[in-house]
Amino acid sequence: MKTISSIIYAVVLLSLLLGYSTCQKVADITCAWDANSGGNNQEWEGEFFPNISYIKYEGPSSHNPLAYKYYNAEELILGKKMKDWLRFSVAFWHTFRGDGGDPFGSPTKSWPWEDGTNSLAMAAKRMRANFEFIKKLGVERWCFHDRDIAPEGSTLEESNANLDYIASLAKDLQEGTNIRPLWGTAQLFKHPRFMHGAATSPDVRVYAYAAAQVKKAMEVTHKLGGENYVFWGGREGYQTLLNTDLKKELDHMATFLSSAAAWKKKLGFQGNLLLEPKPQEPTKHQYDWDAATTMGFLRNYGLSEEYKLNLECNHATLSGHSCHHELETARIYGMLGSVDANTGDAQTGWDTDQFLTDVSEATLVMLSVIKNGGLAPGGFNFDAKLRRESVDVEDLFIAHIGGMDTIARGLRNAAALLQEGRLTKLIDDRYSSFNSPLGKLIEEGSVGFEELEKHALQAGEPPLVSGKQELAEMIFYSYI
Ligand code: XUL
Ligand code: CO
Repeated sequence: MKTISSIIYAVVLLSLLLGYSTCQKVADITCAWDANSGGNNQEWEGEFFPNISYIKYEGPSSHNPLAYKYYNAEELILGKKMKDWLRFSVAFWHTFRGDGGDPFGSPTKSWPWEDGTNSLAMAAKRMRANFEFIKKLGVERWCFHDRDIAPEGSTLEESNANLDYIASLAKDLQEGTNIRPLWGTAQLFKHPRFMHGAATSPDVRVYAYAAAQVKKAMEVTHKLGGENYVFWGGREGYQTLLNTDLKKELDHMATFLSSAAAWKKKLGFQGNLLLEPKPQEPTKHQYDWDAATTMGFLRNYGLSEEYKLNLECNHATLSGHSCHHELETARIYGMLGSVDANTGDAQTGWDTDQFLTDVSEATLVMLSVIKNGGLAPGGFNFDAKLRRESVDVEDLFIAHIGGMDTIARGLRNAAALLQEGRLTKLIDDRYSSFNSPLGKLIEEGSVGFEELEKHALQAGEPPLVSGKQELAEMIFYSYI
């Protein structure tokens, strides 16, 4: 039975490839390509977004929802183009696989190009739509999971063949453009086989399967010229410690990540490997809880040189931190790799993945990014989705434009704040006592408790010095 289905699959794939070869390029939008019975590509020879033209910068006074008011790609801020500070990326999974469904309700979105299947033809159609969307938005990056862009087959070989096919199409569509993946990743959380985890599954067969999937996803990311590869361990955690060997799972996760780093070298992939912290959801406890926990884990297992972090703002708030806190924690240790730009809802306790619209939050985020000298080869990936109730195609554009303008405003504000220097001075003044001879000796590590006791006995009670929090807030908000 398995052999028959493999033969049928091989025949279908061969006919697809023959069909492909009659077209000059899959990327040629006029090429009437119909991959298989599940899809109907004929009607999509033209544009996917015919009513939307290339999004332009019109400045802050514009009321056009389909124009940038603050993001001006080529404008220089602190000597660098806005597009190079921001390196925006479209998340394929939310933008082209998000259907508005939630645990209580059916999908709400019916994009005109969707035919209700998860066929290879449909996957190809979505990929074309993705490139038209990216071009019209005027960005140069996209992010994907292996299984968002190509359907899972009935065997790993079939899944790999599907992925290769779609990756070739994406490569063709990228040709002649500057568009490349900001990062790729493997979806190791949706399929039932990963219900106990992938690298931390108690089943060695699942561990091996996950390794094979990551190996392939890394190859595809490399082939497409991706700049980073991300690991988000959605199922790498536990539901209860009563059935969990915590030490074994952490050891396995480290071994898995070490093998991925070895594979990266063998592959010749130059990009960064990034871990994406999140405290929980879907697990009760995810091992990469937050930036500090994840950096501690990497250090414990000697992996700090091989990995950096991909920090997501909504994950930061779920772990009880601000996005700014997470970025600063990673930045000060040289571990800030990339950002999943989104935000949560102050009244909601889960990962709502909303587009960032809070200019204060964006300004704080950009303070860290500027201090970091930018994010490259990382960037800002919109791991954000439309609300269930937003069902117009133009909402996809409006959401991204709103998010990009918010972060662009954050960049402008943070640059002005840092250039003017009042906040920097306030912080420097606060620590100025450490510029004294005693402070210098402490920072050099050349005085111990005995000398310090002697000093304290002589100097007496230290005076109370104001922290100036209200002044700091007054300065910060005068830039918003
Ligand atoms: C889930 C999440 C993922 C990762 C990639 O909360 O953020 O989409 O960014 O797997
Ligand atoms: Co994310």
